[in-house]
Amino acid sequence: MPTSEEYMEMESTYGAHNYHPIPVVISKAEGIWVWDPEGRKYMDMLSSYSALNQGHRHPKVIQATVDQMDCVTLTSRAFYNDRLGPFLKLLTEVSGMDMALPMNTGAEAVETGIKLARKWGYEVKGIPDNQAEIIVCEDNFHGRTTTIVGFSSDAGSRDGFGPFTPGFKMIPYNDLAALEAAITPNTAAFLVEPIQGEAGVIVPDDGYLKEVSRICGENNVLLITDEIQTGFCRTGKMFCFEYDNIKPDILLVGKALGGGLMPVSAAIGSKEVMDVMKPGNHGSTFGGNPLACAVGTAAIEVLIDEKLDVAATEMGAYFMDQLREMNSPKLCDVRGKGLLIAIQLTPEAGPARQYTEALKSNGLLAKETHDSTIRFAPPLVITKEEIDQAMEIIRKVLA
Ligand code: IF1
Repeated sequence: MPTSEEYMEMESTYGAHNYHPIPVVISKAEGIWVWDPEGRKYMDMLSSYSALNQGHRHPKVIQATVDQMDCVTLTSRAFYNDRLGPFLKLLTEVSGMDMALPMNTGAEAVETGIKLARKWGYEVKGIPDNQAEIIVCEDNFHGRTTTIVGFSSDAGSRDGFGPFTPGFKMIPYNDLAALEAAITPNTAAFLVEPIQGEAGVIVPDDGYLKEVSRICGENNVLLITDEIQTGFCRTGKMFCFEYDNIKPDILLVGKALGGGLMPVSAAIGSKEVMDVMKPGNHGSTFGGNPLACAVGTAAIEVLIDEKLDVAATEMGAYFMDQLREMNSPKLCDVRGKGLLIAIQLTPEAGPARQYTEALKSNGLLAKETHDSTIRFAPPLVITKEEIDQAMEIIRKVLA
């Protein structure tokens, strides 16, 4: 069997270099743990960027997958299948919305949200043809399609991929006055992350989303919340918008909806918005396939059955307390909500990458974001004892 070194070399030789991975090869996983081909064990504190909220290979998700594979896996939307209806019903029930449109990746859900908002803008709000505007935030991360990277403020994501789709306007995050000022009669929607993940787990002021919702409502502008990363109990609620007692007009979900198994995403919304889509307007070969629906259903059931919202709240509070109590001179901030947590290193501490590599060598996998932030987002099934174990490693590496 090839060694880790050989697998890494193979990826580097035959794969495009669009990533700079932590040098570890994962060949087996269970719950919060992963192993490399040499049998070394690591705690997964990234959870594939919150796509593994239920943990690796959750038995109920695996069982649902196996059972579904014995029936039917793919039908296309040319026909009905017996898993899509129940899945959509569950998805709308847990989100408190009316209808959903299933896709695969997060970026596709975002594209779907954009298309819904524009068509609603023309057909319901009465915006003149091709004039619809969508307001987005600085330092956003919504995916990698050419339209989406066109409204990114991150040069690495955007530069070299133009020309870009027009119709987007950028404002600072967590800035209500900027939102009010940016809205025009042609504004169809405001697209926002309840917590900015890739930007470094940026938590807005308390009540930000509530005020955003009010402003959007008063101006007949759709509020689109991208909960692809914050959704499905990651921040301590099924969806992060629940903290503000609001309901978005369009909710974008993905990642953990796939139960750590496969890409499953959706745009969920009110009937008024969803009804703009007519046969032929939008779709996807794999979107809503019965295997994905079985996985998505099991993924949600696990979150509910195991009360992973409560777990994320409790374990997140404990973890953040422990990180703060460390009082490390290398840290200037510990922030987050639930189990979406980041630590901010001081300029003197040096680049975050050296710490994530050291954490890996000590058996803990986490990823830096930008130069000086490290994100900790373990599967929500993590226990207090395991957090203690993680803290031992973190203390050692930051010492
Ligand atoms: C990668 C980041 C996280 C997302 C939000 C949409 C998408 C994402 C809020 C698109 C995806 C990913 C993509 C992944 C790394 C990861 C990430 F660092 F790139 F920014 F989580 F913070 N909206 N986030 O976070 O979903 O199409 O990828 O399914 O390697 O690019 P996708």
